[in-house]
Amino acid sequence: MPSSAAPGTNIALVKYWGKRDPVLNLPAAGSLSLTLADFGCETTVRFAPDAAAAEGCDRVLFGGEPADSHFAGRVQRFLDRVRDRAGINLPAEVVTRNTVPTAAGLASSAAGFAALALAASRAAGLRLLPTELSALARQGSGSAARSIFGGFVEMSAGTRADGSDAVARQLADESAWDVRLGVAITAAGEKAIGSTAAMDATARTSPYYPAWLASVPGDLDEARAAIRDRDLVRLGTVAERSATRMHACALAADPHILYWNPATLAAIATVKELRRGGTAVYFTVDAGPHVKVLCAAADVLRVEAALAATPGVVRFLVLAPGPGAHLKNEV
Ligand code: 2P0
Repeated sequence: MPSSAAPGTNIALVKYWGKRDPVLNLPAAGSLSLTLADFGCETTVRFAPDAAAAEGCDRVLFGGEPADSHFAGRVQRFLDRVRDRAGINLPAEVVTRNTVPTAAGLASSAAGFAALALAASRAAGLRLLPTELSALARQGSGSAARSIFGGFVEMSAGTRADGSDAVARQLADESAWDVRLGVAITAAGEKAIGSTAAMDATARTSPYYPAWLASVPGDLDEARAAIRDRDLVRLGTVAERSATRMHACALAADPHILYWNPATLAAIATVKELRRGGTAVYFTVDAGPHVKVLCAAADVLRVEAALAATPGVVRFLVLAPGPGAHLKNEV
C-alpha cells in the first residue's frame, strides 16, 4: 500500500549547528524549534517489484521530474535503512513535492526527511512510535527529527553512541500559544553552501566552535522556561542570540561562511525598529539569506507591513504553528 505524509517544516529558535557523529548524523548539541502549518512537502512512497527506475535503483520524483542524482542517492540510502528494519528487499517509488511556495528558496530537508520517515516506514509495513520516527528522520537530516512533532519541539543531542537518545520531543502543541512565524524572503536561488558541509567546516576551522557548543545548553534552558511561561520577550531574545552566535561561529570559519545579504541586514534593522516602536518581534536566520520573525498573532499585520516594505524583501509569508507529521489518510 502506498503511504503519503505531509509534515510542515520547522524553524529553530535555538539552532543546531555541528555534529558529534557525522555517520549516524548525531547533533553535537540540542536544539529547539517551532513546527509550521502548511509549509513543507508531501511525499508518497510505495515498495513494489515494478517501482524501480532501473536495476537496483529506486525511482525518486521531485515536483514531477526525476530527482537529481545527489538527492536520489540520499533518498535511496535512507530507504535502505527502512528496508533493513522492515526485512524487505523491494525497490521503492518516491513521489515528493514541496508545499512551500515555489521560488521562495526555502525548500527544506526538515519536512522532506520527516515525510519520508513516516511514509516509507508505513509503506514498508512498520508502525514506529513517534520517538522511533524521530530517530529515523534524524538519519536523513538532523532538523527532520523535530518535524515529527507539532508546535514547540526540543531535540536532544543524547549521549549514547548509537544515537537512540538523539531524538526530539514536544514541549507544547501547536494550539498552546498564538504566535506567528513570518518569513521575509530576501533572495532567490541556491544557498551559498549547504548546511551539512558548512557545519563540518565550522567545526573543523572556527575557533569559536567550542564556545558556541558551550552556549547551547543555557539557551535551551532559557527557551524552555520562556515557552512554559508564554514569555515572548524572553523566547525572542534567546532566539536572536542563538541565531547571531551560530552565524558568528560560521563567519569565523576559514574560509568564512557568510549567508547574509544586504536585504538580510535591512530586514533585521526593520525588526529592531519595530521593537523600538513597542512591537514584540524577534528575528532568526538559518543557513540562507532569509529573515524569519517571531511575534504574537495580534501583531502580525503590522510586522508584515513593515517587512514587506523593506528594500530587498521580495515577499513576506505568514505561518502559524502546525501539527506533527501524520499520514494523509489518517488525520
Ligand atoms: C536548524 N539548520 O537548527 C539549523 C540552523 C540550519 C541553520 O538544521 O546535516 O539540513 O542534514 O543534519 O538539518 C539545517 O541542517 O542538516 C539546520 P543535516 P540540516 O534548523
